[in-house]
Amino acid sequence: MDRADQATSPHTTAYNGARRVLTGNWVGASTVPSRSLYPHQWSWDSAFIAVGLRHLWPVRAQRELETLLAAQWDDGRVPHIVFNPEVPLTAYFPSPDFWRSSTAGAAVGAPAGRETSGLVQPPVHALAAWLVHRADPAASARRGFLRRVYPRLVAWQRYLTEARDLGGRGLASIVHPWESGMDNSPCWDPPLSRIEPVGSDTFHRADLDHGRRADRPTDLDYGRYVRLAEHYRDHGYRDDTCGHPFAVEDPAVNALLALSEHALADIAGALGRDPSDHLVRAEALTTALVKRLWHAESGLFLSHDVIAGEPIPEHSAAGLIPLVLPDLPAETVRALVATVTGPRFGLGERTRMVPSYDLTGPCFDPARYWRGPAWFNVNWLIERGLRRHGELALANELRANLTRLAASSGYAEYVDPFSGEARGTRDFSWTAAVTVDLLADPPPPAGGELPAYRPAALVPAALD
Ligand code: 2M8
Repeated sequence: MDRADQATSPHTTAYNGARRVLTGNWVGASTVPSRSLYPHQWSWDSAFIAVGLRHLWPVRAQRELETLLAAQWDDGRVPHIVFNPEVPLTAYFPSPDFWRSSTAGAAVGAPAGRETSGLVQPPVHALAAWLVHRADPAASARRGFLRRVYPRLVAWQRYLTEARDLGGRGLASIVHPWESGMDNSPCWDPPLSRIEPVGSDTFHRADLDHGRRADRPTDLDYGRYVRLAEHYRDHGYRDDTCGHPFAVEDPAVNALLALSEHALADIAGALGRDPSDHLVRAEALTTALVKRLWHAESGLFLSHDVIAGEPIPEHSAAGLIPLVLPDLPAETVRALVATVTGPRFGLGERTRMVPSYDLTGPCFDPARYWRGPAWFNVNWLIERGLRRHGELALANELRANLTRLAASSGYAEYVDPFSGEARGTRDFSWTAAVTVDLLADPPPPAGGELPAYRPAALVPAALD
């Protein structure tokens, strides 16, 4: 493809549109997920955002992660939101005066100088840091990027594997649906049903000022989210003594934890350190995941309710995410590929991107938050997993659909998995970021599905 073709190709349009979103959502030292709905820094959003930024401005990508990690607590947790003090309290709920991290979390090492939430999100950060480094190793070395982030990433992973092994089964637990990143997934309905909601008249939902009610969680769910967050806060965000009323081992969180141990091994190697401890941990996590959460009958991984002591019988895209792991048993990979293309997720048949929840499940809703729509970060992970395990035709088809729908939906937060129609907010940062990543990093040709694409000519000079 020559330069003239590139100038008008859908790829170029998608790439430039994504770059425009990332430029517009950069706020000086990090990127907001959305200027309207999410006006602060979110943890796993920043990891995906950095993966896209690395192709455009490698140093900005490093800063995205460094800004987040600067808000890390002394116990190792990386908070799920880092609040921008210049944004009015009314812009997002729950706001800093709800979390009160600097006072309520002081005993477990919340930073004094900035306000954050007390929860966490899935650990994609070590993977992101490694990919960011690889995009420009010279800039990374010049700024000592890996050397500075490595100890923080290790402490973050240790927080999850130690303080959060609430079930004592070698897996990390989430203690709030927001920690999964898939907030409103039907997987949380059974454990949430035990939580007494606070009254909906006791808080104001800022999300409804920006989002359609039908696309967002219900007030009842919000009442339960608030109750759980208050409980954690009022117990000083202490995992050892707070008696978590909600504790779930989620397959996506644990797969990303294992994948990030692999990334830490790569980082350790690049720093001239011994990577073997990380490889041992990655293997142990993968083994525990397969042993504890694999559900052969369903053909995917299920979440485990630690308090009830039983699997949660809902099939969500979280159960497919372990595909990203390099050392899954071959029969597990085969079963996951059959599930993703089968009636529950329909990829290549009924759906254009993998839905967040089982098409045949009782709670499926193609519009409502994490209960059916397709999300771009989840599909980026699944694309990587399919490619890793040699499913190139499927991966290429998903990649092409993802980048096309990102642009046609206006970089929507999520889309209807059948039609690709936009849902949630628009100009959403991780949608733009994973689009840039997939377009900037073309796969080796497999069956000629994707034309070669070289966006380097469009990439502006690195910031420094
Ligand atoms: C959504 O979660 C926040 C709470 O953290 C919310 O609904 O207000 C989720 O989609 C989550 O995965 C994401 O990180 C966050 C910001 O994009 O929004």
